[in-house]
Amino acid sequence: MSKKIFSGVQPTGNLHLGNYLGAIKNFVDLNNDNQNECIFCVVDLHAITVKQDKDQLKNNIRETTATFIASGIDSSKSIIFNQSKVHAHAEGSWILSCMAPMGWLNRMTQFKEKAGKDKEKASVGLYIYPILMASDILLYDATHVPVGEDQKQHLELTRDIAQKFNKDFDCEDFLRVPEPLIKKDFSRIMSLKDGLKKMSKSDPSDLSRINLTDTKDQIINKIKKAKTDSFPLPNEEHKLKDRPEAENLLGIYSSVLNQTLDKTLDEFGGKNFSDLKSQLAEVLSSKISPISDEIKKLINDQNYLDKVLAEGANKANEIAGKKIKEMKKIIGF
Ligand code: AQP
Repeated sequence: MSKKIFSGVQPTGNLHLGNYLGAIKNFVDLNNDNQNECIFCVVDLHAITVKQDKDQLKNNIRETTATFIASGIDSSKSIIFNQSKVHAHAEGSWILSCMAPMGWLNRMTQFKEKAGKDKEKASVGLYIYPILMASDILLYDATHVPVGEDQKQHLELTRDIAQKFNKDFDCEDFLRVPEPLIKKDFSRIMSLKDGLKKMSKSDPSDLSRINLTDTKDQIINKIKKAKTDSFPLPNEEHKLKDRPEAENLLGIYSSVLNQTLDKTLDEFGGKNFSDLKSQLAEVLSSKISPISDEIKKLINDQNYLDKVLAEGANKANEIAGKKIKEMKKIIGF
């Protein structure tokens, strides 16, 4: 069955292995299936929900675009654009904000995590972030949304908002209710410094993540320093309970090689972390280094990246512009 795919990545710098294994790798597979129509968005409106440096933001928009292309997304097959170039996203977000109850937003755990203890100081944008995400997806009639496990709750909210809009305005099926595409295994990559914390761009420790621009030496060094426990590796999955660091490193190894956790456990059961670490550093650098080299090459070709984004924005504007026009007519404008 052909799928309409929409997903986005924030241009907030430090794109990492979690973004790659949880989302971008999936984008590439979907892009390679000729039956799919794919739209990949550099979600710069989402990025400004927390303070950004303006020059850095500009660079990060290009770097995220370069990462999409370097990872294998073909801009002649898939639409690649940045969100702020398509007005309908913000307009749709306002309309949907006016029908989404606050109670639904109050349940969003990511806001609670990101706002932390000082939630009075968090921006209103950060609070309504999931509504902008709903607008992004619904404007394109996306059937499937590939995301990491951390975005599952936001996607459920998108589905609820679509259903409420259709019901409130008696326009059955106008907003398409999308399906999440979340990988069954290894959909949440954890920090190299703490197996209970998500690998994240904003972690102050660079040693907590493998950046997609890291060199081979940096990858080897980070894996060498990754947190472990003091037991040999197990040979059965249930023995990974309460061993988050072992589970994470074995999961990363399996995901990069596209193999099952069982196969990885067969390979390393009874061995020490040092055996796993040296093999993992090897497979990671052979996977990440070519992407990293390509990002660095593309980053120097700003005209090319800007052209990809401009062409993508034209195509996206055509689709989203039409949908927002219909949406406004439905609500009585
Ligand atoms: N650790 C992760 N494991 C699996 N998937 C992940 N994603 C992010 N972190 C992990 C997925 O990557 C896609 C793009 O994410 P994003 O840049 O839009 O936002 P994010 O989830 O806020 O990314 P970070 O790295 O966690 O940033 P900060 O530090 O700002 O919180 C999404 O599909 C996401 O699921």
